[in-house]
Amino acid sequence: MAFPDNFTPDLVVDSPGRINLIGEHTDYNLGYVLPTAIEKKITFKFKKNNSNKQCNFYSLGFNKGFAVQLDKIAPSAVEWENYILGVLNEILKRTDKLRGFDCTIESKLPMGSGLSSSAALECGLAFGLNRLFGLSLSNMDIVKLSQRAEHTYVGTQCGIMDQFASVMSRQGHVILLDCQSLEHQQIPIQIAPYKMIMLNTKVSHNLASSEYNTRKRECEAGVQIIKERYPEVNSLRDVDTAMIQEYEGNMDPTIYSRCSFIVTENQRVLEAKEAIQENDLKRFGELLYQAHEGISKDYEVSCPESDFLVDFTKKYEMVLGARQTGGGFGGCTLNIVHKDQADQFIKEASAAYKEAFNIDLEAFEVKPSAGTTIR
Ligand code: GAF
Repeated sequence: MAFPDNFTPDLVVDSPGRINLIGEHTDYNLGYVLPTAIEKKITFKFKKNNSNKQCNFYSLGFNKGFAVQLDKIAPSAVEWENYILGVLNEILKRTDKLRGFDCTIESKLPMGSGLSSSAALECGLAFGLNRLFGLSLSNMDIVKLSQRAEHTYVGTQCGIMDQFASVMSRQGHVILLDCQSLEHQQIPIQIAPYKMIMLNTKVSHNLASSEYNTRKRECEAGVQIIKERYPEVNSLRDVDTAMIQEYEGNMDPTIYSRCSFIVTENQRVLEAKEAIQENDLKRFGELLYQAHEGISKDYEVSCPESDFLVDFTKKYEMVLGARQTGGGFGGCTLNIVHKDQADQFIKEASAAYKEAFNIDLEAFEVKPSAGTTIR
């Protein structure tokens, strides 16, 4: 599809990726998460095209585009198009004010790296169209409709964390989000003299979507069992350590491991929030290591590449903690590394990873950044 060379946008929107400091797979279990947006982002340029229903999209990264009519929205066989089509479909359910537009998309967010390029794509589009056509959607509407788009058009039954972080983040803060009530607190975070270094494994095992939905079902199965004795339990959020321990040896071992990971992970999020508020980065780092252990052994959403990188950090005294971040099966690890050793650490991790997997590691620093913005 040809896109006009003289594209002068009416509106430019920056939509960031996110990291989750801790609290993995707790969102769809209605627990706690601690994410923030990062500087890496997707930029959208929008222009109304005076047609009633023709929408033209062009991805600068893929060098590919597609066109769609607003009265003919349906899922596509091309995966990335579904994030866009799903959002259009959700917006059309809520308003009849949408008209034709042209849109270019330029991503600086590595796909499949656990930094939630998908939420950035969904939320950036919804945010831009809201402004361009005066749709009167709140930020929370944008978060929810973007999550819904992923359920209906992409097929991942994701929680709300990624979309929430992409839209609601504030520079220099992490969000403590209660995924049940959706109440949240912006927590200022001071990482210096340490840095948050991401190591991108560059693997994204294609189990991710199917296993994600399986984990969700396993947690729901656990809730049904616990409910027989504790009828007040509606999600793993309502289960404490003593309760879950009663089921050790009295429940399918896989279901038990999944549930006990979620119960302890929720507690780690709350402890991590306190550690950050007290500037106790050592404690925060220990919690990251514990979280990774659970991700790998109990929830089984890690992979050899992520495990290798997390184990590798343990020989460095100036690394306080590390863990795989995001949905799992690859993507990035988050590492809390002293600034004086960051370059050396990256060099040695890259060499070791290359030798073990013959893959060139990608490393970059992240800083807590603002959510979706209009430029
Ligand atoms: C993915 C999902 F989209 C999130 O909702 C969350 O469950 C995460 O995996 C795991 O914590 O990013």
